[in-house]
Amino acid sequence: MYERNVSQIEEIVEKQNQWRSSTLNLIASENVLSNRARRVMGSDFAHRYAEGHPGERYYQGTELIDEVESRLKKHMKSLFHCRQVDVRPISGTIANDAVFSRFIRPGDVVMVNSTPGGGHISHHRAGSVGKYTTNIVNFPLTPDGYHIDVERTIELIRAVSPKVLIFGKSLFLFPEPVADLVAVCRERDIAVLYDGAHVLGLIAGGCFQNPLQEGALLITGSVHKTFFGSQRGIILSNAGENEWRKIDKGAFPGSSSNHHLDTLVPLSITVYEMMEFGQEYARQVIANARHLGKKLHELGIKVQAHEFGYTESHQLAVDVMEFGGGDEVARHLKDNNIILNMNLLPHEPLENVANPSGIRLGVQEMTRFGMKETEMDIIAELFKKCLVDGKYVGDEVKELRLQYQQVQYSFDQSAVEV
Ligand code: DSN
Repeated sequence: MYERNVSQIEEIVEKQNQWRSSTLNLIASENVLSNRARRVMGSDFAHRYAEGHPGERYYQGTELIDEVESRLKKHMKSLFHCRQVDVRPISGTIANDAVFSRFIRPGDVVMVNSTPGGGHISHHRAGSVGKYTTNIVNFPLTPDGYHIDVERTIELIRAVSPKVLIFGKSLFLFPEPVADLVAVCRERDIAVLYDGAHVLGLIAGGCFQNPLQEGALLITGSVHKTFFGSQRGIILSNAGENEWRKIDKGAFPGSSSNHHLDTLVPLSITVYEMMEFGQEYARQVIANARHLGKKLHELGIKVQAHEFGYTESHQLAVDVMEFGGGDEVARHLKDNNIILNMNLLPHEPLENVANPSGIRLGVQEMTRFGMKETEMDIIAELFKKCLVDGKYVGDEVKELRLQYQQVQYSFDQSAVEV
């Protein structure tokens, strides 16, 4: 079926570039690199190995790699105001696994967000946590389904004695009650971990909770969602030297050998962009998400958590059962050049996973292309026209998107060398 033909692969890449630059990309876990970050990919770094730490490698010829990695670590520590960082995990899930492998032993009870409650696959039985224990219990939620119920969680902690709590999730609208639960965790020597993959850029911009300041032992995350870098993972912590030594072995040799140096270099540019523009970007992302939620709600679309202002992050959750469910709606929107994903909503049974009631929207990528509240109004009208009025909006979507092609919150437009 597939002939051996190099130019066909090149054509596919070109088609992807064209297509996705003419669609509204609302997948909550994606973002784009600036041109300057992108331009340093595909260098000689892409061919090399660098196991271990800068200055303590198992290979020769890594001096310049060491320089990039050391700078990146220094700047990440200062951006997140923390003492420890590991930039080597090659994805958020690998960062999770690197940490979980160090903290979870067979039989340990681990408390996580359920899948319908937004929990990430790596927190569950089929994912990373399930490799180490099967005793996984879910945080009790408040009736709205988008917040952890603190009182019931304290009761549950007393009843089941977890070893580890994993905050953070993939459907992530509101901050987690880290500050409310650290005291009870300290009393019982429970490790408090926080998966900040989705909200890392918002934390960096100072516009979301800072879990380390609230008392979490560490944050894991990916650096390519609201943190608009190359596809990699990260571990951040304020652990002391002894505890950090234990965590440090998780990424290497625990879960990977080399750490994909081609994506290391652009990240070391992204961190400068975050330091310079992170706060402005994070503010606009959250303002856009809340504005879009309000407008969709006014147009009769069932945006969740409206009693809480819809969201405090980059995401929105929408119940689309009346339009055929999450799977059908996500496919239909894709045919109209709007790209997002179906999502289980809280309190929905896991069996609904193939056609859940909801969809998840994230505005972080379109914000990076410069969209603001005015464009959110247009996007809400396009949703209504497509879903409620049953009209084709693909051409209008394309026309809108083609006006927003320049990556903002970057040094791309800078007249001077930065
Ligand atoms: N599954 C991704 C998400 O979309 O949230 C994270 O790995």
